[in-house]
Amino acid sequence: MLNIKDYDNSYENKWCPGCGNFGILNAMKDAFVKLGKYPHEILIVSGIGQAAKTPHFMNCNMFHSLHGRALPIATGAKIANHNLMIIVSSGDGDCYGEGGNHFIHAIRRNIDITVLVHNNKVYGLTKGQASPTADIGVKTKSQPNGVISEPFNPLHIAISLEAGFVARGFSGNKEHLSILIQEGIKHKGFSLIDILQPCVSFNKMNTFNWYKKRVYEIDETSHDMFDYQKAIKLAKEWKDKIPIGILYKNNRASYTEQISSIKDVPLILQKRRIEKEIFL
Ligand SMILES: Cc1ncc(C[n+]2csc(CCOP(=O)(O)OP(=O)(O)O)c2C)c(N)n1
Ligand code: SF4
Repeated sequence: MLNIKDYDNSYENKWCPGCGNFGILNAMKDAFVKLGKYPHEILIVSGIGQAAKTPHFMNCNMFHSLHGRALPIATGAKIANHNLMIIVSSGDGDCYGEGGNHFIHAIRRNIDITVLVHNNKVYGLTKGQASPTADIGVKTKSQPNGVISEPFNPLHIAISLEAGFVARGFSGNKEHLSILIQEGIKHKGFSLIDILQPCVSFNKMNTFNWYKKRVYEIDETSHDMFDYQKAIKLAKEWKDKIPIGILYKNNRASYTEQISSIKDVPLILQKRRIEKEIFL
């Protein structure tokens, strides 16, 4: 029977002890077991950064691409084989900064992939410069006098673009995060899970305790996930209380479902039809 150890490999892990990435890695494995997905059925695509190393530490198919380019690679893979379960593992810099344009267009097209953004509000791999989600006033190595630009609010932007599934998780709450990942994977269409992830080495403000005091689980019995306005309101909540859970959902048709030539039989299983005339 499928077991959490089936996703382990022997690759040496160099993340700092206590890094929030470990909680995300464990929640991913837990979610895959609970969904009954075998390693060969999974593809994890990543860009560059600490978060992007996640698939190195997991036994499944992986594609480690360029900085900010995980989404176009994942899009291509999904179009070639829509039976593959595709997860993108990205950092806030990688997905919302370098890959910001791809983020917008993958949502617009509603590619059926699950995007896990390890949001530590810094560039971890390059030693702590401010990322697009860094708050105003935060002092970093690259902003010694404090950040002056408005932070990028990924949830607000994704909901505004009518992303199919928009959620926020916390790497310190593995059980809850595993459920969000399972729900995101089950959703047919673009799923964003922005995950609050403490970087113990370079973000001395947004620590585990800082989040523990603030995060609260959205009450699913009273929150209508299909209510756009309520979702936007929740997405803007960020101070003494920070909501985690599914903020927004809709049932738009996904990209591959709308292409009649591939929606039933994946492209990789189709006979190649190269018309000679094209080359004449
Ligand atoms: C095109 C390009 N620009 C810049 C870099 C340098 N670089 C490598 S990792 C990184 C930041 C990654 O930060 P983030 O995506 O937030 O991930 P984290 O390391 O925090 O998980 C940068 C700027 C690069 N490798 N390629
Ligand atoms: S630098 Fe930060 S994000 Fe990178 S491994 Fe260390 S704690 Fe994690």
